[in-house]
Amino acid sequence: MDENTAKEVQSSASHNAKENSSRIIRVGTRKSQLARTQTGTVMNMLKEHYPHAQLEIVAMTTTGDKILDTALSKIGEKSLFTKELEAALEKNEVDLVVHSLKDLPTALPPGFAIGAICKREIPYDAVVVHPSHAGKSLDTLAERSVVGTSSLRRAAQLKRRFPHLEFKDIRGNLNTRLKKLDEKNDFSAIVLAAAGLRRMGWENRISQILEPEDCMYAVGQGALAVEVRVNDPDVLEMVSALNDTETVLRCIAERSFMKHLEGGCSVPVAVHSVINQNQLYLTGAVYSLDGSDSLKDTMQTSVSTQTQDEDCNVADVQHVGIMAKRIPHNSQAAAEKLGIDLANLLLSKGAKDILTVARQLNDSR
Ligand code: DPM
Repeated sequence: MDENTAKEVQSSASHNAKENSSRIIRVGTRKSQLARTQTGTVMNMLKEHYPHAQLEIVAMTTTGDKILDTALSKIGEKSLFTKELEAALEKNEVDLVVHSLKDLPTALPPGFAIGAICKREIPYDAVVVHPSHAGKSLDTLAERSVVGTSSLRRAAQLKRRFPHLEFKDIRGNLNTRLKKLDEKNDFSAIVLAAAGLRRMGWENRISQILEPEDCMYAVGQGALAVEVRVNDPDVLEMVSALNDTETVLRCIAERSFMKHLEGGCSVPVAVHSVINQNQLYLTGAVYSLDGSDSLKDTMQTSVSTQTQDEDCNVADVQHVGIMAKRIPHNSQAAAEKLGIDLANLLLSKGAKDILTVARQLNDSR
């Protein structure tokens, strides 16, 4: 951890003598309210599975938390929110780290893995309007109303779907953004992940949930991930209890699609996935920055969602950074292949050109 990285330790373990004899598990988190809430949720789930576990929070500030005035897509570094936390993980200062899956790059540095992905919450984006527009949706906002988002993915899809609106960058953590919306008159509405709003307790501010026809979500959106050291089998085993089979398979497919397209935060890539009767369906799309150009397709594969015993496990295989014990290995491989196949289909139709132009335009903004 660098010297600027403030650190605080707060014990949340109960202290009876018996429990003190077991290993203390230190849980790393970013300091933002959303990150702390998410970490708390995962710690509570761990305590449900392991009532005697001793868990301790270690909170840190990351580069992504410090740079509040630049759009994520302009900063260009993929591991913005994860680098400092991974450094602490590497030095054994923490044993696991909780992230929003969508902030984790599709390839993790060597030695790390996503040991668990918890059951996904609502993955869709939501519209929050300025109090003076209460009750309005994107359709009913006046011509040339300004909508805040710095996600290229959201802007591209929404420009296409709602051409009467204007889109402008808005940065900062969730608290900052809501403040910027409410206390000034710069924006008529902002678009945020519904899951984040819900976790912050601001569900009542949501005036519209965007359907996939309006705006497909980001890879991994709405799911929490637990990052661990590959060489720590005890923690890997412990967190694997949190894996949700459907979420894991959907997210492997989504991340594999993104990885194969060589997408990232700096290009407009969106997905939608669903599992129905052992079929995993993945829809993926790429957009030009203004949404005028796009490619979208859906493919499917069969998967099994039955959880497996320890023995049937191929223990240390990673699929796009995910090392999900207990989840059928064949299905994980099928999900990964689905993502690659869909990426290849879009690439064969010209996705590379769309993404290259989008990247160049964004770099020169
Ligand atoms: C990533 C994006 C954004 C976050 C890009 C995207 C939104 C950036 C912005 C990769 N990470 O979605 O196209 O609007 O300027 C982020 C949020 C959450 C995780 C907040 C949000 C919470 C929800 C979740 C930021 N990362 O998207 O409103 O767990 O998915």
